[in-house]
Amino acid sequence: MTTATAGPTVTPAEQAAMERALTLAATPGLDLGPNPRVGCVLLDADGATLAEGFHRGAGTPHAEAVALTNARHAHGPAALRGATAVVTLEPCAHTGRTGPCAEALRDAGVSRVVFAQPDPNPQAAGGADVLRAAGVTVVGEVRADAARALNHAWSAAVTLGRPFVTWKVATTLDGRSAAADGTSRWITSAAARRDVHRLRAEADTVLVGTGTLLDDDPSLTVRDAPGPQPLRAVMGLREIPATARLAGPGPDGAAARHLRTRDPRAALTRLWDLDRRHVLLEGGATLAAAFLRAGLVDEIVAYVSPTLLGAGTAAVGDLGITTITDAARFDLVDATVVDPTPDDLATPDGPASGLAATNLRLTLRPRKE
Ligand code: AOF
Ligand code: ZN
Repeated sequence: MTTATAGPTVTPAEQAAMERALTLAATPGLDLGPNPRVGCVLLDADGATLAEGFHRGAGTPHAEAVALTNARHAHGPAALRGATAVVTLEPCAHTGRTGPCAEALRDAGVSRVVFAQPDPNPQAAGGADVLRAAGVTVVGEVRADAARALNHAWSAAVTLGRPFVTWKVATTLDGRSAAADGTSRWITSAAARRDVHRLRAEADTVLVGTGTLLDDDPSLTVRDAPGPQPLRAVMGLREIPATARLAGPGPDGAAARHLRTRDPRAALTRLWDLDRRHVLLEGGATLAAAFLRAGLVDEIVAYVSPTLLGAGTAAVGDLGITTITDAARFDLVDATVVDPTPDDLATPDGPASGLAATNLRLTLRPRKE
């Protein structure tokens, strides 16, 4: 979808370059650490591509720096005089792990910068002003929504100063996550559970409470996705038994981290200090309730199975709500039918028949009053 926000101020070549920069930014399998996805394309005065670049993760050069280096190698430094930089994030103005991109672009002789998302990171913002002060023409907010979508968790996290929190919940139609006898294995379908691996791969941290660890003994690994494994974290005051799956090394050799606190805010501060920006809460009901009560759930992804239990464990613990006007309310941003594959349908009936069911995935955000 092309947006009207591009307006008449950008050329067709710049619009095409922005699409390319967005694609570069979305390169799968990157180990970004606490940094955003960023892509950059450099154009000459005729709109021809000089070079491209994208950011590979914290500690490596920014997208603009990569593109500048590539352009110098391919065409020599003089080719950058009067060039246009098209970049998915406002060029940074700060010296962090690397130098300020706004100054690098200016010093290279770039005369025009087209960017998508203004930098929400207060430490790095201000590059557009630096460039304008140097006489560079700057056009911002071109495909800004697409760039924001690419970094939605990161953008919220740097604005909030804490990791973005997604609560993943798998429930029956009556909002239960386990039967009365504690069994919970086949509530959602095989396809829904594969989708959870994709969710985990998008987050940089998967967090459970010690209760879920003791009840379910989860491994919290990611299957079939490129890129780094998320940090596996356990929160709560109870000890992790040495026999628990999370006590052993994960697929990347790293052990799970035990956050010895029951305070969600303290846990998020610890995770922020560990360079974490997107936490996937995976259980259980008590942990979810603690985060919800603290107003620290930014997004819910609910997998709903067409099943009734009528009794059993509620998917979320007590929120302290006793009257309807106090209900926690959310806006639905996406509803997707998760269908079984032919392989799933070939699964024999029996206790696991729910594996082949059609489930629903709901994505919700807290309603802002
Ligand atoms: C990136 N990659 O391509 C651009 C970024 O710690 P540093 O020095 O890597 O700086 C990270 C910040 O720089 C980041 O939060 C963002 O605000 C800004 N721009 N960052 O990681 C890039 N252009
Ligand atoms: Zn930069």
